[in-house]
This record gives sequence, structure tokens and C-alpha cells, in this order.
Amino acid sequence: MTQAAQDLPQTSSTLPEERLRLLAELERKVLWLSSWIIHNANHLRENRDGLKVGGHQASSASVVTLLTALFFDVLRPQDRIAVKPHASPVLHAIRYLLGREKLERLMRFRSLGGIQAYPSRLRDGDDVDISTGSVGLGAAMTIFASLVQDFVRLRNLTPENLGAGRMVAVVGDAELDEGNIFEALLEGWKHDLRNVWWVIDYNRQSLDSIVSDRLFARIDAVFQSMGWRVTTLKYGKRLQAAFAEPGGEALKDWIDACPNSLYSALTYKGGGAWREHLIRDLGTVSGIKPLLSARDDDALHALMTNLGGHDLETVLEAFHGTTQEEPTAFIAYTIKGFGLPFAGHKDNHAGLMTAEQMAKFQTSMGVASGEEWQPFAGLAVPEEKLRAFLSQVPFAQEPGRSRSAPTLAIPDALPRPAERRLSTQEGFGRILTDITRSEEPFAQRIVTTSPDVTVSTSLGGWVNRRGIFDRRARADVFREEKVVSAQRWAMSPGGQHIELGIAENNLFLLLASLGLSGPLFGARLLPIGTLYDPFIQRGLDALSYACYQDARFLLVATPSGLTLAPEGGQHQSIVTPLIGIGQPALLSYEPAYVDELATLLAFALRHMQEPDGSSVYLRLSTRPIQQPERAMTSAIRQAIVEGGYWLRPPREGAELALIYSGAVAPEVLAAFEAIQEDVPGAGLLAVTSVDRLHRGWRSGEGRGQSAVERLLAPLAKDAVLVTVLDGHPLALSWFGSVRGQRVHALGTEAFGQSGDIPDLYRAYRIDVEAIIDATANALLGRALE
Ligand SMILES: Cc1ncc(C[n+]2csc(CCOP(=O)(O)OP(=O)(O)O)c2C)c(N)n1
Ligand SMILES: [Mg+2]
Repeated sequence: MTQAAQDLPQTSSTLPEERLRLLAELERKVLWLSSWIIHNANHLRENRDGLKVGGHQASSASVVTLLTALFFDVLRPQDRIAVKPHASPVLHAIRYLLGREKLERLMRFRSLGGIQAYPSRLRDGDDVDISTGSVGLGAAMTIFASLVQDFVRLRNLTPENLGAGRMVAVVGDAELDEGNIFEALLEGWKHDLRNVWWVIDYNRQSLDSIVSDRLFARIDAVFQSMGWRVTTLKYGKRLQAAFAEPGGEALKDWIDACPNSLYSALTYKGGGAWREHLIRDLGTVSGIKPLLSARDDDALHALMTNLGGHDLETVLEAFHGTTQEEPTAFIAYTIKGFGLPFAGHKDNHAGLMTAEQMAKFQTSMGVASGEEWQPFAGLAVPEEKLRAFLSQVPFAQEPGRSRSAPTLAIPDALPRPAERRLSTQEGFGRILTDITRSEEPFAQRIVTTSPDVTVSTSLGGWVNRRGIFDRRARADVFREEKVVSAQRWAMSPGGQHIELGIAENNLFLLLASLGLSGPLFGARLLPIGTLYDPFIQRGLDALSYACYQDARFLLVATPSGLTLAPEGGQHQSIVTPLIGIGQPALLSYEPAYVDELATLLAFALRHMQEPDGSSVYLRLSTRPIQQPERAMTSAIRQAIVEGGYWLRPPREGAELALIYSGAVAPEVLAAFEAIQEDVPGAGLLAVTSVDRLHRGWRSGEGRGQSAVERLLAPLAKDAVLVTVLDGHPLALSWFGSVRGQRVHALGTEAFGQSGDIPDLYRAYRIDVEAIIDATANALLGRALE
């Protein structure tokens, strides 16, 4: 442990002794139950597939004291917490003791219907505020949740009397290796973050090994440079008392200089090993021998492992002593596996106690055989007392954690821009700018955000009128200095755009937080995030994480595909249509025309709010194309939402259909006109959502009722389908399976390059000629069969 001087909070404990005693008993019980939940899952349940069930007894033990203090004493109903993934058994043991979880679900840990391996909003119910699992994301999300809390509170959108909560993350120390953590810290600093606590479980172990000493010498500095207060909980009360004894100062210096790996090894070895090392290194120092000989091996071990993060009093003092709003990092020194036989062993991450070790542990915990699941067995305090205490725990004073937020009415249709030649991206900008003139409540709840591509994704007009969010009003300096610019970037608490630096992980974590504003803060928002389509991949894990939590938002991505043309290969998206199909809880669309887009935007704002709805992803283009002159009927609108319609309907029994999605519409139309002379009766199918058609087909497979089955029904049984997409051809090729028809799929599979659209479409075989060739070949193949 090379950490320099400790920084213990100044306030003294206000906790009555009795309260501390009850909390200590609960701490014991939580350690027992979390270990037992994992043991039961691995050793006492039938194992049908031979897979290790797993669970992390050591990671769990590491945070028992911290979570006991937080849940049973510190947290208030308005606080929100992300618990590090591997402490799921600890979190649920606590919920069980609070009467908020069923025993059966504990017994089914990591099996179907049981509590999840990692805390999950989706699967564990609404006591889990923020899911965790992919390390780094849950912690970072607390930063954005706090920003959203400010956003809704400054507008008075939260329920009356609901105070500001603290956004708390209990974080594994190795999580701080994840780059997204630092992206989030920096963004938080820019936004003058407050009301965030990170409780860092500083056990100096990751999965593989012991964390480097050098790395963690920097940790305080990193947080401080981001404007955080750092509170280090290094020593427990017993160690602090020992430091006051003769020789105590030398002992403290020894601990401070001890490398992480040696400290861990001695923790594993126990009292004899501590004594041997201390005598060897400090034997001649006055006072050390009496200090050591006053303690037997067990007592010496207990003393040397009395780190701050395992000392309830120290932990509670630190938490209760932190009352100011500035973001705070608690660096809590802990021991991975504390209180268990493999404490400190470098390989303990996935370690499980053996049956023999468990039996010994059970005896030491005073839990009689058959009483393993009893909440109060083996404790030194009468059950009624504990029950009375638990019934008053502040965290549990509200029956549910999720807040409700009424649905906002969305107009049936949003006006579509009049221009005859327009790209879907420009169309998006125009429609949003139009909404700025609306007085309707929904227009006040739209929040846009973008990672430094606000202007280039067409949000400029919206931002000019609705302003940028900031807790403090700030003038637009360029405007004040009369520098001519199309952008007006005044900032104020009333602004409806949150500007982010270039970090797509942050974008998705902010969308996750905005999209959960209803359940987290009781205020419904309609978040819209814009980014470049290829960079969805940069933040893909965070996007999936947002969807997994059922956060609701609209993602608008441009430019997409080869169609960005001169911008070239590095900005070309190829697989995003497949991501759109593959990502659960994200419905994706790729409209070709702006009237389709207007329909889809209205739909998305509704769908985001429906109980069975989801987030929506629009893959748009920067290519201006001729817009159709047509009246939007409700039938076309419905078809656009359902995923597709015949732009040119086929004749009954037609032997050919061209099927396309997105910006390639002009090429497909031209090819269609040319082909029609030879294949009269062919159809041209506009697909607005391959994702929606695919889902509908999969869920209704075989019954002939899905939208795609209805669409393809007029075609001859052996008709030929030619599909065209500026994206991976696989996205549309499954159409052939719907009725067993031959498909020729055109699309992009190789990296692009700079060029104009005619050159690029020709080179990548999605131009008119390629479509005609593919059609001719496919028809020839059919004729030869
Ligand atoms: C993004 C991601 N990469 C890898 C993993 C696999 N993994 C799970 S836990 C872990 C180490 C965690 O160490 P730490 O955060 O210190 O937790 P501890 O168990 O020590 O409390 C790793 C690498 C993961 N869950 N998420
Ligand atoms: Mg660790």
C-alpha cells in the first residue's frame, strides 16, 4: 500500500452504539447470505449441463461493509445507485433482508427466473436503479444521471417534495482501467457535476491479478484534477488505535510502504506471516515487540486487515460526513474475499469456497444446519429488534423505486418540408426546427444531444431556437462580439440541447440517463441523440447497455453508407443495418423520403413512450434526392411504420420484385423503369424498416400474417427478388426465406473510398446497371431451373 497520507473525514460519528451494533450484525448476515447464495447455486442445485455456475464470493465479500452502510443507513429513497456487477449477491441479500426480494429468487441465483448474475433493471425489477455488468458503464452512468437530475429539477419537472438525490456508484478498482470512465469524468467536469458519489472498492485486485502500485498512486490526482473531492478510507478504528501505541508510527509507515502484492499475500497467509515480516523489518524499533506480543496470531491478523472499507464506523463517518454537493470519490481500502478463506489470494476472483471451507465458515457464523436462509439465524441481537430496525431503514421507506411519468401527446403527423429535393438528414433538421415553433407540451420535453456533431447532423436550427442547457446562463460570445455565424449558442438552464465532447460512449450513457428520466426522476423526457452512423460502433457496448436498461430515446444517424461519397471509407458505415436488426429494444428504420421520415418521427416519439415500445434508430442520408409528390394517406403512414409498402405494386403472379431501403431509391427507381418494359407487372418494394419486417415475420412465422408475408403474397411462388441497400447485403437477403424465393442481394461489403456517388455506386455495384444486370441474371437463372 503505497498510498500516502490518509484523508479521513473530520466529523466524528454521531451513531449511537446500539445502531452500530445492529448494523454490524446485519453486516455479518449479508456476508453469510451472499456467500451462501453463491454456494447454493454451485454446490447444492442440480447441474444439468456441466457448466460452472459461478458467482463471485471474493468480490462480494469485498463490499459487504460498504453496501451494508449504504443501504441500511445512508441511502435515501431519492438516491440512485449502481452496484458493481460482481456484488449482485450482496445487493440481493440486502434486498431480501429488507423484505424486497423473494427467497426463491435467491435460491435460483444465476438460473432461470432467479436473481441475475449482475444487477439488472430489466430482470431484477425496479430496486435496481442502474444495471451493471460491462465494467465502467454503470459508474459512468451516474455522472449522466446526475446531469439529467439537474436538467429536470431546474425545470421543476420532478414530483413535488422530491429532493435532489445522490447518484452513487460502488465501483471495482479495476473498472478505473476502462477508458470510458475518463471520458465520463471529463464530461462531468465540463458540466460542473454535483451530487455524485463513487465508492471505490480499492481491494487492489482485478480478475487476473494484483493491481499495479504505480497506477494507483495517480488515482487521487485524477479525481482531484476533475474537480472531485477525494476521501480516502485507509485504516479502520483498530489500526488507528494501534498507531497511537508505542511503535505504532513505524507500523503505519510499514503499511504505507508495503507493496499491494505483499499485503495481499500476507493477508492470505495470516497472523504468523504478518508477525514474521513485521519482526524482520521492524523488530529493532522501540515499541514494536510489545505491540506484537500483546496480540495472538488471530488478533494480529484482524488488526492488519482492519482496513477502512471493512470498518463500519469508519465507513459511516465518511459517508455521513459528506454533505456538500461536489462530486466525491471515496477510496475505500478493502481486501478481496475479506472474512473468507481465500482473502487476499491473487487468484480468488472466480474462486469458490469448497464444501469443507463452507462448513467451517457456517460454524464460525453460528448458522445452524437447516437455517441457512433464515434472515436472523446466528445473530447476537433478538429478531424483533432487527425487524424493528429494518422497518425504519430510510432507503426502504418507499415501496417501489420506479417513478411514473405521464405520457405526452404527440401529433398524428408532423409537417413535412415543402422542398422537392432534399436529403433525409436535411429533412430531419427542418422538421425539428418546425417543432421549435410548437407550443405543445411534447415540444418542451424534447432534449437533443450530440457528441460534437450537432451542426453537421442538422441540429443547428433546433439549437438556435431552443438553446443549450447549462446550469448557469452563459452568453454566446461570438454573437455579443458581432461575429457573423449561423449558429447561436447561448447557454441557460432552460436550454434543450446538451452538447457533448466527441465521445460516443458518453452519448449513449447520456441517452440511457435521459431515457430513464421517467422511472428515475418522475419526469418524462423525449431524448434525441445524433451522431455519424459509423460511430455507432465506437459506442456500441454503451448503446446496448442503454437498450438493456429499457431506456427510451431516438437515435438519428447520418451520414450513412457509401452515399457520404467524398467523405470516403473511414466514415462509411457497412454493418449498421445489421446492428439495427440485431440489437434488442432498438427498432430501426431507414427511410428514403422525407415524408416517410416525418411519419416515422411522430411514430418514434409515441413509440418511445409506450409500455411495450422501445428506442428507435433512424439511419439517414446526406444525399439530396427528388421527393415524391403524393398525399400521405393513413394507409401509407401505417405501412411506413410497419416496415414497407409497394412504391410500384406488382401485378398478381408477378415474377420479379425489386426491394430496396434508403438512399439508393433513385437508382432502384431508374432500374425499375428500364426493366418494366421487359418484365411487365414487376413490383418495387420500399422497405422503411427491415428490422420491423423481420421481427414481425419471426414472431408470426408460418401463419402468413406478418407484414412481409402480406407484402410478398401477390408475387408468383417462384418470383425473383433483387434487393438493394447501401449497407451489408445480408440485411435484406432473408426476404428469400419468407416464401422460398430466389434472392439476388446487392449491397456493400468492402471498405469504401472517396468519390462521387455515380463512381462509387458503379464501383461497389449498386448503380442502375448493376441492378439491371443482377435482375437479368436472376431471371435467367429462374428460366433455366
Ligand atoms: C467491459 C468488461 N470487460 C471485461 C469484463 C470481465 N471482468 C469481470 S470482473 C473483471 C475485473 C474486475 O475487477 P474489479 O473491478 O477490481 O472488481 P473486484 O472483483 O476486484 O471487486 C473483469 C476484467 C467485464 N465484466 N466487462
Ligand atoms: Mg478489485
